[in-house]
Amino acid sequence: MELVEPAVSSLNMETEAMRKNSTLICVPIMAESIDQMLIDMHKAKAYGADLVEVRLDHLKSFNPSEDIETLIKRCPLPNLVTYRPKWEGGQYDGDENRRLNALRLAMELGADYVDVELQVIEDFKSIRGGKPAKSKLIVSSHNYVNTPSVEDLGNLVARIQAAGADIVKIATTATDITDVARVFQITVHCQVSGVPIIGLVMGERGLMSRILCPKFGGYLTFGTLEAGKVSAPGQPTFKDLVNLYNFRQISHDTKVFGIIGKPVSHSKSPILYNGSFKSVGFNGVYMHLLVDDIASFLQTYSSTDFVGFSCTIPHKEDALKCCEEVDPVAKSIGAVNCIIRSQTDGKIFGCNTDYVGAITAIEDGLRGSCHTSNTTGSPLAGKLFVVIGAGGAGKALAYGAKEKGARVVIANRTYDRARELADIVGGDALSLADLDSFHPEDGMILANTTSIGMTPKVSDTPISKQALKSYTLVFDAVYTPKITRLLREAKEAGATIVTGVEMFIGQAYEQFERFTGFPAPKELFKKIMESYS
Ligand code: NAP
Ligand code: DHK
Repeated sequence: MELVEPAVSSLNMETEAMRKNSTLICVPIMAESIDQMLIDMHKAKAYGADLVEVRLDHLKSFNPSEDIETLIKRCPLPNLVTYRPKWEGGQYDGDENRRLNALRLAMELGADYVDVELQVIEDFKSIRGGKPAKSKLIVSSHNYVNTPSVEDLGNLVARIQAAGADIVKIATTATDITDVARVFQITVHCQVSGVPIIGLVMGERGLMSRILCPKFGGYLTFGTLEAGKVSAPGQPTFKDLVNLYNFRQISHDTKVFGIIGKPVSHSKSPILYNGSFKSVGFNGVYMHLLVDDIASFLQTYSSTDFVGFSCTIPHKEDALKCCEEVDPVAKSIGAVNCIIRSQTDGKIFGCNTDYVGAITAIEDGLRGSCHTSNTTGSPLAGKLFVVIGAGGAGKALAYGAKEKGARVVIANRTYDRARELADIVGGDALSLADLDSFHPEDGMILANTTSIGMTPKVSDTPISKQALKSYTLVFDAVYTPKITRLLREAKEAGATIVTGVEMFIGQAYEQFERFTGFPAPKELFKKIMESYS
């Protein structure tokens, strides 16, 4: 089958000069046939991959003596040959001698790298004999349960080195995001000692290890051809590594930012900030951070390299308690959605940008509608402002509406929290269950600050369409999707709607400026969100 070299994409038009690190991006090739493997290799090359990992264990059937030579000789990139057994997380469950002999053959046929599991390295070496080979030997260890202590990781590195590895490979599993710090520590130690290491942490909580490995001296990271088609849990796509995280520009002094939340993968903040960092030439990277305990996260990643974090569900209230200094408005709201670590004394400052983002968007919505007179003050003054929710965003909206002279009512699933917040802002409270029948007047304003209707539960809504007729403007803090069922039905009921995207853009202005010291590129923010909404 003659393969036509695809047109070289812009992805690999970059020159070495544009790269600020030597960490390689390896694309795992997991096709079930030789022909498809060759097609995928060429796709990886067109993307700009540095090398491919040929996962022989994914082939449905193959003849080692013929097919390994074909794969190696016709591979358009440097290749790493792996034949992962089931007992180490792969697909192969055949004869072990056959497997090791296939790897021996790959080495003799000139594979650039061959990956052999530490557990069988002595068997492999006795099959290989002492024949010289150009291949670099990667000796690997995979832990699909947890991430050992630094001491145990250090001992593992030593065992792998003693086994004759040219490159050490350790893949562990994060049960908490703080596990990644131990692999960073080992990676730095190996780099300082001149020992090439691939140190990666599997699972969503290990994403940081795959993006930041250039910062700590990792030898390579894996990037997939397609989202979700991974050879190990948590692998990002090649395109996200290069285009979203600006991987080639990450260096040891790159500053680290992220969105702290649980869940967090829905957040569009990485898209917004990484694109904007790049536009102003700021040396920072921003990523999703699946955090279980925000205090332990901040204590673990306490270096001044870990500069700034946005906070979302369910950490905004706990975030405030972690800050050594809190903006007075955030203190009044009782929630922090932006954390900054001082580059001089490492102290943590917290503020709340949600309320400005939301209230400004709602005021603009009212001014743009026919439901308000052209007063010089806020169009919110005197309006009955119903906030659904009493969490971080709910507190911000309640505080902001009160500041603008509105009469605030809090409706919440947990009534006590509604009552507590209503008392703080001098308003009234009701249970969410009573919201449908709440209709003291017309022309009210409704603001949803719960996660009801957020992807993936897009058919959910906090209030009936019939009840929406009492509202002149409806805002939804949820921004994935942009038009929630609530907003769709509110518009059908004749209300002006304001989306969470407008709040999201507005709340990011101040964060960007605090993260970078640069003015927020507001038009770019809008353009980025247009293409993702
Ligand atoms: P949070 O602090 O965890 O508060 C969540 C609130 O939602 C609580 O009042 C909770 O009620 C309520 N809630 C959650 N699930 C519910 C359910 N199934 N039924 C009824 N009520 C429910 O979260 P947050 O940080 O305020 O964020 C809330 C939402 O706003 C999220 O979707 C977030 O993405 C969005 N948000 C968007 C922006 C933006 O820029 N567009 C900014 C901030 C927040 P209980 O008190 O009864 O638990
Ligand atoms: C959502 C929020 O709740 C904001 O307060 C954060 C985050 C950003 C998000 O990225 O989804 O600042």
